[in-house]
Amino acid sequence: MKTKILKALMESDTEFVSGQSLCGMLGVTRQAVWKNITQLKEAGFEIESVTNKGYRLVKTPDKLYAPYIESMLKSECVCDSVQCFETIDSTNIKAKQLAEAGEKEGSLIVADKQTAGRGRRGRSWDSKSGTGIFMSLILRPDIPPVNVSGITLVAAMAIARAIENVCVIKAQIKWPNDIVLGKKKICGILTEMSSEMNYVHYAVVGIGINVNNEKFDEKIEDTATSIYLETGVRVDRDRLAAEIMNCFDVYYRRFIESKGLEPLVEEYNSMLANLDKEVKVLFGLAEDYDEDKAKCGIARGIDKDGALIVETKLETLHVVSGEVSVRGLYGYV
Ligand code: BTX
Repeated sequence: MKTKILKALMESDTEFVSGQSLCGMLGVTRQAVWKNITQLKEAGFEIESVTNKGYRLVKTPDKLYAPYIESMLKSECVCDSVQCFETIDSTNIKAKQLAEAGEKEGSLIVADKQTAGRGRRGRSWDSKSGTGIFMSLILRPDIPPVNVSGITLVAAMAIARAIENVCVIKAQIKWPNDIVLGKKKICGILTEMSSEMNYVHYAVVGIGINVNNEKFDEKIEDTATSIYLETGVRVDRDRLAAEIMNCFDVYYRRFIESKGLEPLVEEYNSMLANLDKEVKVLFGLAEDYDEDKAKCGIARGIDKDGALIVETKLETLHVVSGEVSVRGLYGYV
């Protein structure tokens, strides 16, 4: 009910919404509306209530709140329900537990803080409270398991587009799973799945975004940044989370309908930070790669399977994610 109340209050913008119209819309008593408004106030929403006029939303709190995120999801969005946690080990772990227990496609797990946020290959993801968005969406795609890695690219497009829509700044994708502003990383994506040979039980797409961080730990400060540090503007994290889901819905539907990335390749490449740049392909772990085997070339975008096309002097490589890391020749991007 809180989701619907917030939606109605936001739609009416600065106008009051009468208690009566809320009762009619929700099919509940005035007392039930009042009780939910009180709970929203307790959650930090500033709601003005005036006799004979009704309710008006004045200010939203700086906290991740499930009904608020839900109220901004478009109808029929693939993400259709949200659970928020103040502290969790990892939203990916939680999403996988829920998926194992039968949770439906479209459930989004969001946390303000992770105590064991994870990146690829067991790396950690810095997940301090009050600054970022850490969220994982449960999906049950009807696609072959080999195509699931494409969901990371779909999510990257959605994040870049949503940041542009909400923060009016152009973020770019660093293939395959990072979003960058300038030359630094603001977001990482970790897609995991449970499958049989030919059947995907579920996939979980985990997204960590640095939104309002003012600083970073020494070990990542050279490569990490936040939207706030790049723009000087604090962002409503719930709004950005909802917009990412709304954008994800558009790209994901096209991906599922065509059972692949083909219809998205052109737009993906237009968002690619590496496009037509010199890159170094590192085989093995980025921290522990074999310099003799590294190959340099020009990145020419992704192919229809999501592999990065790299033209070296001798050959054209189709670099598959998971096997390699790609760095700019002179830095991280
Ligand atoms: P990755 O393996 O590509 O990147 C991890 C590396 O990024 C780390 O080793 C570190 O160098 C750097 N790093 C760590 N934290 C940050 C940060 N906050 N900002 C910038 N750079 C950082 C990327 O893995 C995938 C990360 C996914 C995180 C989400 S959060 C929600 C979900 N739950 C979960 O446990 N993981 C995902």
